Amino acid sequence: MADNTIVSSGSERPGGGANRVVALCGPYLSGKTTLLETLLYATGAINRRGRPRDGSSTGDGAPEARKLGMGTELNVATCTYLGDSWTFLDCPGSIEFLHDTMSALSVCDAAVIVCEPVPDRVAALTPLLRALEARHVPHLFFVNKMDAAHARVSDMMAALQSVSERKLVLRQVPIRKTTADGGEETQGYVDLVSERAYRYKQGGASDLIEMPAELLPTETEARREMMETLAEFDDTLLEQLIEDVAPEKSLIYRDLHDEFGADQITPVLLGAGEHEHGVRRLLKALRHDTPFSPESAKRRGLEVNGAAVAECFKVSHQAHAGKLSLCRIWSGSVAEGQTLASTRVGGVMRLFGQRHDKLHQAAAGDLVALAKIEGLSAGQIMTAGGIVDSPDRLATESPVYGLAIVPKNRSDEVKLSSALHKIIEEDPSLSAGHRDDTGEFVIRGQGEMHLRVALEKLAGRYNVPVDSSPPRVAYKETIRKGVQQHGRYKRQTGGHGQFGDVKIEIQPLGRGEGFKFIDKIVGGVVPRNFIPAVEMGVVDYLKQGPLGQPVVDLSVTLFDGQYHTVDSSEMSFKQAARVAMSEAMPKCDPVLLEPILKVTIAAPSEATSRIQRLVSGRRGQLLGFDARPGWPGWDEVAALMPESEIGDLIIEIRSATQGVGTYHAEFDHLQEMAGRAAEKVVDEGKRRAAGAR
Ligand SMILES: Nc1nc2c(ncn2[C@@H]2O[C@H](COP(=O)(O)OP(=O)(O)OP(=O)(O)O)[C@@H](O)[C@H]2O)c(=O)[nH]1
Ligand SMILES: [Mg+2]
Repeated sequence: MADNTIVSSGSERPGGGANRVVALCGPYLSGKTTLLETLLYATGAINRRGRPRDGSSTGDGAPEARKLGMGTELNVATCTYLGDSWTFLDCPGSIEFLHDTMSALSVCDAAVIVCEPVPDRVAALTPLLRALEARHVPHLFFVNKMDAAHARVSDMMAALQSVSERKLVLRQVPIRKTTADGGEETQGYVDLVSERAYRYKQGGASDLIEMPAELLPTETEARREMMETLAEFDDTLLEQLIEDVAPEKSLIYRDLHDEFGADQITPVLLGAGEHEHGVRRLLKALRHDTPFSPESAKRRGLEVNGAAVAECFKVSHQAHAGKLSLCRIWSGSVAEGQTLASTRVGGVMRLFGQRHDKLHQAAAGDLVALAKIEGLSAGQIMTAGGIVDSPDRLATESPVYGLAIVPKNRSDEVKLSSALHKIIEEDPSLSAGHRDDTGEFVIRGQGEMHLRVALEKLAGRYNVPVDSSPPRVAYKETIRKGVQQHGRYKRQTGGHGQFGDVKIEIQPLGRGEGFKFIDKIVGGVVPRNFIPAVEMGVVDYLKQGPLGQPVVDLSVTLFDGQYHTVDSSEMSFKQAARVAMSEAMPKCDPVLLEPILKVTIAAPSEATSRIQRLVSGRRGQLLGFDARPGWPGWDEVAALMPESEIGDLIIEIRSATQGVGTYHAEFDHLQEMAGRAAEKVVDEGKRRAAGAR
């Protein structure tokens, strides 16, 4: 006997079985790609189950994902189940690739949060839950790997509830047996609505079995809890419970459907994707409860009136197909050759892992790739009238990790910039640019792995291998006392010579005041037209002071000088200024300045004290901590930290917070630096300067 039948609650089915989109999301390695494979197998879309870890699965087909053995980008696959069409978006779990997950959440009708049955690890779910709740995306938990579960389901439920703002509704209780080695094995489940018991079967639907008598008290209690939660949003059910009337199953199914669709409750299902356990049950719950695209469009505040509306949530650049805009069609239809926003749609494709199947047309509800629409990028909506930003277009995550990169082959500079443009268009949580203060080209992103994948793409897909190194810190230097200095530049080489002569006074300025050039020449002792050249000479010198760093916070006053009617030129005054500066500056008691950043670290409260120790251990000055707004159970720690200490800060924050902690930093001020650390910086600066000469 197959899985239990579900009473239909008459949910709206526009166009009869229009495509629905479900995101499979959840923490790193929770089993999403394996679950996708099993879903595709269970629906008959593939006839053999592959495994992500041996490179045979539908998802994780990207070369970087195969190489690194993890999800590095979205996997998309469409299949049909009991006459309905489904597109699954398998999201990468690593927090470093969260941007792709967020894009998937923009266009899905519902999300399945795949998590492991380990109560201690639920903190890892918080970033995802906050995003789902903020957008009111209907979501359910699929507690995966039940085959290897040690924790009790009640403990897992309590842990999940502690991180979820929505009320959880357990839909099943497990049937567990003690194994010969003293462990526990999950053999099946009891469905709490139908009150039927099932035994899991590998390779097919579960078998209906007798309800184990010993499970009855647990089942009754769990069912009562489920109904009490549902009754919080349904007065009819509440009255029946109060009057001790046994509610009709159809009423319970309807409440589950309506309350899930309205994002009032979060159902919890159990299973093991790798063993096909609970997977058909999951499909049936989705089939019954997932809203159709018109409801999702309404939730998002999108106006749909039957004319074509395509929302791009991700861009993908392919070697042969060129630019693909992955779009959800919210309304109307889109066909190859059709003109939308004054652009011809170059092709319509349905994605299945790495495969692209050409379609003539896509209809409302579908999720397809549209080819060669240059002007359309992620977070934009295209209609006949034009392209506009989505109402809830994603903000780009601020970077937490950077690397300075140089193409291995110097002549690849142009290729590098066009390849980076494409990679960043695919993943806007990456950025890259030239840093004026250090002269380096820096790529920034969400962590080591994120950048490693970007560099793999550069080398593998675009044939631009690069060398990378930690970015340099933008040290500066200043002076602690002033001097007056005479500088003369005089050359007599054949023809006419060169002559420039200046007297300058150098004075320290307050921190942050920068550089001031003051002209106090009277009586034309230095002719007007040569004064800008003096300033140029000074500015030129300041690019690298006696400690090897750019000089800031000082004034230079030109107060006297001499010239020669024939031999003086702009060039000779510029040189005279340089001579004066190089002689004067070492006498001005130069001192190194290091950039101090204001850092705000967000982390679950239980990690706050570890974060504080981490900050202190990295020469940070704690400014205090507070509750993180909108994130119950989280704190924000504010601190001032030297830039040199935060290059790899994210790695430690993550290891102290199950990977979910994050930070934001901005420049605050420059601070004098002395001692051994300063000497090291000065030596390095000098070595670099010698190398550059
Ligand atoms: N015991 C057990 N292990 C599983 C199950 N499903 C997946 N795994 C294992 O979990 C590991 C991760 O599986 P994936 O499917 O790649 O996980 P993922 O969530 O897609 O990983 P990322 O995309 O990198 O976050 C693999 O070693 C799987 O074999 C399951 O039901 N039971
Ligand atoms: Mg995966």
